[in-house]
Amino acid sequence: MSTLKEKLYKKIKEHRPRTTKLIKEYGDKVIDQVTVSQALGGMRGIKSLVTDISYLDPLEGIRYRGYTLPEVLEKLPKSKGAEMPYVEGLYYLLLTGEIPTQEEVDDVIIDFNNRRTVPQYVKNVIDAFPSESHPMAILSAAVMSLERESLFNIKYKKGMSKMDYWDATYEDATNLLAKIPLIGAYIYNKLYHPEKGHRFCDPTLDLGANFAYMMGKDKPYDDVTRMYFIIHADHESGNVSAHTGHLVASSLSDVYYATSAMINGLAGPLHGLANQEVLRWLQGLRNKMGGKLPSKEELKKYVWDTLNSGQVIPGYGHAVLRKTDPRYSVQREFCLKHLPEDDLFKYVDALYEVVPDILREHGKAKNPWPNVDAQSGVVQWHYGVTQYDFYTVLFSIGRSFGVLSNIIWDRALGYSLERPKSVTTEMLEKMVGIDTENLVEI
Ligand code: HAX
Repeated sequence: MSTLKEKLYKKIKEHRPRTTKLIKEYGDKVIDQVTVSQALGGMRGIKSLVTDISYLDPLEGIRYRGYTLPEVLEKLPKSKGAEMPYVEGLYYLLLTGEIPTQEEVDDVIIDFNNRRTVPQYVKNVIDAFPSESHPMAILSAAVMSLERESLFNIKYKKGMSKMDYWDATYEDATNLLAKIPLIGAYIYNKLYHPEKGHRFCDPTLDLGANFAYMMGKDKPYDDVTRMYFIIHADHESGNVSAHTGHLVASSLSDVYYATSAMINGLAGPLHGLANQEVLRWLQGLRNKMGGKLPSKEELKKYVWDTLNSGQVIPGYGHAVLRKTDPRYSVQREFCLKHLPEDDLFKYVDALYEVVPDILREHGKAKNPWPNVDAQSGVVQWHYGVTQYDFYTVLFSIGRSFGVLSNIIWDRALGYSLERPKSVTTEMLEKMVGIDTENLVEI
């Protein structure tokens, strides 16, 4: 057993009695109530999911295992000369709650490197897609095609004990996490640089550096990759991608089905695709301005025109956050250090000066502040990844680390099949005492 897996098993055995006690002795205790607007409004804020891997405070932002993002970036081990930590170290932290030593990260890096091969049939699936296909559709199908590799399925058919579900899930999850960056880079090269051909991985490099190498990018793109995957990894369990992964896995579908579904959820413009939308919107502004930096008045007009045409301002607002997203701030710091003179970065910074006030005046969005997606495309664009359709693939690779860590723990703690209850509109009306005879049409 690898040291990570051993440590994880120890943590699982320690944790199991806590969950058992809560269910057995406190199962009937009320922890929340549901209002009509929550039932009709996407279940906002209902406390009905449990995870120890991350927690999202509306004012402070995300913490992974109790650590803020700046703490995670500071404390996790880094390779010599690198500014951002190993992604493999993040996996260790998410699974065990402990900051690994350099030696412990080295073990995970070796384990990941041993699992890195992408079978030819996956490449054939990717190659079979027409080049106009969206890279998220290709990624989802590529992950799905790997499903035949699931150890969980093989063992389940042979009659695996519930207590061992986590083990086979850990193997599947780690296999998929080692392969998914390679799949992403393969999709990128196939769609946007077919003339260069496919790059094979470099076994001497960690996940972040190898991804940069396979994308054909020089330093500091290795650090951009590490930062990107780490900050996108998890955002507690209720967001569409994390929740979809958890929901699908709750039926004991294997991690390939669950991750493909998670990717499909992330592909919506209100969620992960917002990073692509931000770039599309910024390019629209830049074209309008003929490349020059807009004045404050011109910026305000562009924002109001977007709102008045019934569209949302991409990269702003959040279902839970009520403050500037720390994932935005981490990337802003990186931009200030590495690309302060970048045109698009200046646009993003100038927008920060005007959008929150406009959204407040507009009066709809509960959170007028920027989220992660307002900054992330700009960093990629600067380092030559200008094909913004691809940005959500990068998000998906990062998000897989959180979703899969959660699924391993779901299986370890025996979390149930998810099955909330629905009611009809008529039942709701009766519950609140509406007289449906006298409604006026609108
Ligand atoms: N621009 C204009 N209107 C906005 C807005 C924005 N950025 N954010 C919210 N609103 C509007 C909503 O559309 C809603 O309008 P209606 O009452 O007409 O339906 C109203 O304000 C109330 O919404 P809310 O309660 O503040 O926000 P929600 O929880 O419903 O939605 C969203 C959260 C992130 C979907 C929303 O803020 C939005 O559409 N933002 C723009 C898209 C975006 O950046 N998405 C990425 C979010 C981060 C993420 O998940 N990344 O993956």
